[in-house]
Amino acid sequence: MNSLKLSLFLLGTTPLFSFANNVKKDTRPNIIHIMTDDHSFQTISAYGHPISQLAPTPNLDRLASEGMLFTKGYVENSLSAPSRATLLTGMYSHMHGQETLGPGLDTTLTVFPELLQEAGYQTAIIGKWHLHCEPKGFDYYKILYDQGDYYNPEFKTKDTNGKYVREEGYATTLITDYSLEWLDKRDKNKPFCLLLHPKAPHRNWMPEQKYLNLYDDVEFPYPATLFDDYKGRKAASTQEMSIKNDMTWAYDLKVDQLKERDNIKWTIRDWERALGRMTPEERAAWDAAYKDENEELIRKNLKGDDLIKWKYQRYIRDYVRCIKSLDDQIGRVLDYLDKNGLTDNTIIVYTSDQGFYMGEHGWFDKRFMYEESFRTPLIIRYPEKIKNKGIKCDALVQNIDFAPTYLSLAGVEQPSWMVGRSLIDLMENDGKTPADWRKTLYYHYYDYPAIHMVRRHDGVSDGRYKLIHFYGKGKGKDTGNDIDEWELYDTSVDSLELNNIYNEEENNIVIEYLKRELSLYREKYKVNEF
Ligand code: SGN
Ligand code: CA
Repeated sequence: MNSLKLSLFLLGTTPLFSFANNVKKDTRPNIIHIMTDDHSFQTISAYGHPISQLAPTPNLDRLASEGMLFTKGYVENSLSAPSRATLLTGMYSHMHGQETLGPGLDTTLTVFPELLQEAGYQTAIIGKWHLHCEPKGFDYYKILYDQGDYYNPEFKTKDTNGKYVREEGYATTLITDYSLEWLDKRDKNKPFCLLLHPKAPHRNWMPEQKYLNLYDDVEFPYPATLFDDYKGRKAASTQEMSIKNDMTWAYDLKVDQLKERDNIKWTIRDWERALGRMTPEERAAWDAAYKDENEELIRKNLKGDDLIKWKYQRYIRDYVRCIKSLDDQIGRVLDYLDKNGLTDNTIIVYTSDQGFYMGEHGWFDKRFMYEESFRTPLIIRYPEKIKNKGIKCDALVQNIDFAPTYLSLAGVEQPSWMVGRSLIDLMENDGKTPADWRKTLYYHYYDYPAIHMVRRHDGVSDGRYKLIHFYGKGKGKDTGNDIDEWELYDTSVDSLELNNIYNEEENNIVIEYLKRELSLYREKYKVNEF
């Protein structure tokens, strides 16, 4: 890294060094970036969605009440590996090259933790990495194998000779344990940056032992679009991520008794592998927890909408059980910061690598530019800059903004290749949107053909109107079905995004404006495919 690109300067009134006890202590802020995997804003009670009111998240709510809740936090490509590469580089997917789940991070790129290291920070990543290469820019890492497992997962560190080693415990808890251990061991005279990346609540939503029966008696509300017919939306009609057709009996729904009905064979293999990771005691408790409900389902022989509703309840219950464990662990991190006098000088960011469908449009998974997966949860607590606690910020922010934010906190100049903007301006401004803030967001999804078969698309949103262009050659089951379809939504009157109004003449002015914006993004950032 060219050291000319780095310029350290004193931050506001915060002294860079203090000399208590004759030890030179660097007092720049610490950074904790908690990024979960597939966490929907619908399941954080601070956001107020009906599901979350029945399965509250008190610790995340505490974070929001002591910090700032972003209501318009988005990703630029709703998928894990691209989102993680964007976090690290501050670039759009086509710029860092990690457009899909493969092929792995381009290791010639400079990632923000390297710049922090050069500026005197200690850095660590613990949990999901998913970029198919050795982590770079971290003094310490302890990463999960690929997507990772919920029960007794395997981790790799610099000391395990390239091998992944099985650990005893539940992934969500272990990842917090390792994070707090690293914080204990760190050099207390230097600021730190910790990326704490849980596996949860990624598919296949396996709850912790103590929560296997949590919410058994709760009936979660059904989304208005659970039985969506996809009228006027071609790409939505050809996906393979529906609760009705694509959830497997064993792997997803935990009805081991019906696994012979699953025709995607790898899911049976993965299901048996996941169960096989458990200790005999864990396995016995697991089987006991699901037994009665599974037998009742088989006895009732549900069909049609009733069966979809049953699947929905099973899915949501398992998902929010995983969230309960996550929320507990957030509480542990907050308590640790309090006990160690770190609360005031640490920025703690809670987000997810993307949002997730909780049955909206009949779906699980993500990928589409529709709201539930385009948007991602974002809560920031930073007492130094967020003075008006518990406020909301409605500015359009995106995961390209994290790297610039963290660099600016460390007093490192933002490199020219980063396309985002530091969120500090919003924090200092009580969440109000400055006049020169971005007016639109660019989004681009590439991973097709691939699991869930979501067609490629890019688009722009101004927070109200959303213009999406689905494009590309049909492959696999879509062979011959090339697509070149435009969709437009006015989310102020159609928050469910059911009415594609692209073909209504009265919207021509809006369409013209958004197409111009889209062209500007494609030209300015040299997007070659669309
Ligand atoms: C796995 C999941 C998919 C999921 C992708 C991407 N199947 O392939 O359902 O869409 O990961 O998820 S699983 O059977 O292996 O769970 S991401 O979070 O990594 O983007
Ligand atoms: Ca994810």
